[in-house]
Amino acid sequence: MNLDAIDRYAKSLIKEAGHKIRVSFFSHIQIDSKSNANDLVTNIDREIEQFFISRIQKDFPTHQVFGEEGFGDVVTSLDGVTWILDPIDGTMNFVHQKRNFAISLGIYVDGVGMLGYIYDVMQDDLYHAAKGKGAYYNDELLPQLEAKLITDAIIGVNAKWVVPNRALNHHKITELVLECRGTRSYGSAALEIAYVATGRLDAYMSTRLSPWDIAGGLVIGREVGISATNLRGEELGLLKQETFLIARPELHEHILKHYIELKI
Ligand code: 2AM
Ligand code: CA
Repeated sequence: MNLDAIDRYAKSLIKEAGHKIRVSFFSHIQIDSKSNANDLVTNIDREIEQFFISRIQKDFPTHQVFGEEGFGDVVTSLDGVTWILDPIDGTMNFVHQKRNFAISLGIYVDGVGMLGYIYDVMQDDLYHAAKGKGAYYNDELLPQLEAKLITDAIIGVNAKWVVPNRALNHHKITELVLECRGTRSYGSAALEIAYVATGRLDAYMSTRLSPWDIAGGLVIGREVGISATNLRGEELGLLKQETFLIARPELHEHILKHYIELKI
């Protein structure tokens, strides 16, 4: 298998899709909700996923492909080559802000992440990696991440976890927020993972992420020595929803041990 050729193909597909999304702002965007009133999806999410899937199925008929909007294969095993796609990660930002959303794509071979991409569509910034070849922010090679103390760290957290919630002991998250240097919340899991990989954030967590939110970012993060598990400290699967913590080495263990008390 020629992974270099697949890499070039994937990058050009992502850029073409990004262009389609930017152009979509000149047309009417149909907004619907999914699991709840705040879980948004648009015709553009669906059209972009269909664009990727039809191209991949035509040019790589033996590969599996699945994405958030459900137009791809029903994947029950990661044997062979699997493309895992979120056509728009951060749909709420896409709808409300027209920025701060990304295309997220991971390409896995027999369950191993080989190629990863996070494309910040409005900034035209591509975060990408190939396993064993380093991670890049556009053409810039990203350095290995070093450990950092919690008191020097900026943490990506959602404000909804510092109030009573069903997933986490919010008193512990309050301690984390008070202890760290600062907090940020961008509303796109893929971009937040890219920010941890580039050192702009030192950790990011979520109580509910799907494979397409993290598949690309994990390949990128692993190239810079990132630690990523679910909130129980277990290895992440890519066939179901998971809780999620990604951080610099050592800081990851520190956060898990001192600030995470799961109720689910
Ligand atoms: P999405 O925009 O592709 O749905 C928002 O904090 C982040 O969490 C986004 O990256 C969003 O991805 C992701 N997310 C994943 N599953 C979600 C869910 N069920 N409800 C809300 N956000 C979800
Ligand atoms: Ca999405």
